[in-house]
Amino acid sequence: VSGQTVLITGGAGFIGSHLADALVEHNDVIVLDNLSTGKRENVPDGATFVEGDVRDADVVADVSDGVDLIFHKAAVVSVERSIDEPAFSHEVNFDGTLTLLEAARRVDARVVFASSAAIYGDPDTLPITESDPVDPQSPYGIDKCAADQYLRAYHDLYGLETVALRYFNAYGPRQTASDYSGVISIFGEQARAGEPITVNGDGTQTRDFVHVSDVVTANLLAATTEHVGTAYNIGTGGETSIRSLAETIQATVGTDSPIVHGDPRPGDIQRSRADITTARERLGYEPSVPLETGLATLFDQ
Ligand code: UD2
Repeated sequence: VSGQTVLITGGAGFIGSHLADALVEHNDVIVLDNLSTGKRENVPDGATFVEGDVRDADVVADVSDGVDLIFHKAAVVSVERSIDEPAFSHEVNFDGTLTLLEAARRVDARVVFASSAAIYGDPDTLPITESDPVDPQSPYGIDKCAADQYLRAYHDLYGLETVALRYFNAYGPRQTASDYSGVISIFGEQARAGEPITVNGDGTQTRDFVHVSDVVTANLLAATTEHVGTAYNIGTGGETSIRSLAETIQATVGTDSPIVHGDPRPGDIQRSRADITTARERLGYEPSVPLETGLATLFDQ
């Protein structure tokens, strides 16, 4: 991707800011972020930063003016938070996406959207392919599912170039540790502080953890692919239990933190693993960071 005017919503956040880093040298990059979880210092020099909210149609229309390509990454990313605050998460994750799609339609910009494996719920079979039934279990999953299908509809109805990337569990630098952030950043923070590593339930639940650099690569491929109007699983094809993740992080950090088990999380998905054949064949996507390497880079002392 080069020589384009690119809007990144959520561009001060975890995935969006890494994407901004990758694009800023050869493109005009505009970052829209309300800094609710994103950080101003994540936005690279050379990008235009606009503090604003994807729920604000006027701001979204303003920043979309003259844009060729939109990466829509602004979201309430926590499944748990969506269960605590369903109406708020719906406004951001669903209404915000529809507002963005309307702006994209006016300027005819391609949209690459952060969809999610959460739309599949608890699948009957693994690995999960894009044509498997959707069965979201949380407000988060329901909104991502509806938004993902709106992208396809905007392609089919209005000819907009849209691509939905169904991320599995992304991790890496700049994923902040708060109650509502991803498990790897939470476990890492606990391990480094010498506090108990808190596994929800028995820890047999699994996830397909994908490094943010591979997620960025997938976004760049989606920006130029001819195969639009569709969705792609973005994971690694691997599966790691939360208990073994806790043990690996404990060993990598070299901490005395014990691993403790609490109640299972309501709405938690039991198993998740991506079939990435479609992304491989149609996007040329190939994950390159094994989990052990990604964790070692993050946590090795
Ligand atoms: C993650 C993403 C979500 C979505 C989805 C796709 C985050 C915060 N969420 O949801 O946006 O894209 O993946 O698959 O990035 N856990 C513990 N202890 C803790 C925290 C979590 O055991 O202190 C468990 C949790 O119960 C779950 C697993 O770790 O079984 C992963 O939880 P998560 O919140 O990191 O991610 P998930 O899969 O709900």
